[in-house]
Amino acid sequence: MRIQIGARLFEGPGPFLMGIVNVTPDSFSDGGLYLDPAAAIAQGLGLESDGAAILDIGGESTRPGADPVPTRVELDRVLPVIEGLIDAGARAQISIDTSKAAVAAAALTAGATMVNDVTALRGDPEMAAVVATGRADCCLMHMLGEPRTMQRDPSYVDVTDEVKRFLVERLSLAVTAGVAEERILLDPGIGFGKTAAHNLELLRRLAELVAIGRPVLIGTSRKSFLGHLTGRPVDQRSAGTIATNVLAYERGARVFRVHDVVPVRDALTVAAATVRAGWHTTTPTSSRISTRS
Ligand code: PMM
Repeated sequence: MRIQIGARLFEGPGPFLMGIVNVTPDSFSDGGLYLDPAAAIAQGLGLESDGAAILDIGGESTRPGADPVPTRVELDRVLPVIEGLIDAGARAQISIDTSKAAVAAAALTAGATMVNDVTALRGDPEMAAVVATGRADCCLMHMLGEPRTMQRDPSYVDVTDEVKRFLVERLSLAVTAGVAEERILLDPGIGFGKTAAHNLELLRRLAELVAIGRPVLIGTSRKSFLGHLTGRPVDQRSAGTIATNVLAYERGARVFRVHDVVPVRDALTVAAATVRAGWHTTTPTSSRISTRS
């Protein structure tokens, strides 16, 4: 039997790790590695045993310049992986990274319980209803423009104020559309229509987004601003990923979307122990959440 956990996921203090499984040929850091369903399922199970509480399954790349993929292609990529993870007894919450309502609906039917929509329910007029009726958890992310063009000279007067206003507005619209507020996470969308300076400013002032009152999810893993700062190629950005996630945790983020769970989990375990002395000794990150039985 599957237990719908909804808001229960966020009752604990966190941090919670969301492990990334991109079933795409062209994602910026792991494109092509997990196109074969068996490889993607093995990757998901590995991330779960590393301590991921959530597995984020995506079938369409959102890297800058990426073209949209047809619904059928996206479905054919993600459904066998979600079904395979469920069949294999995955206990982690399964999130579908999509902006298409049809893909979200099929993923929820297959056993996913979260919709991670980088368009914050703007990409498909049916999406809010699918999330609401599916009683799914939902991540609303800020993006300026769309993946094909978003990195062409993005500009803001005050990036944090604008992202905050957007997230407050999308949160309110989602609730009006019937999505339970306690199921909603917010994400500033690091790298989505933002320069390196914008990303750093958002991380520095993250507490202002946490103050909205919903759990904040952050996704910095291997992103290009870390390469700009360190000069490292995409496969050598682990230290930068850790630094940003620890800082984000300290500023109040609670869910961390990453490719490599182990190093970030260890760093956040230490950070959390420092911030909240005591909790980590009795409740390890990897076993705190049981979503299925
Ligand atoms: N980043 C990517 C894809 N999906 N979803 C959320 N909520 N937040 C993110 O920062 C985010 C995302 C791009 O990274 P990938 O190509 O490595 O998956």
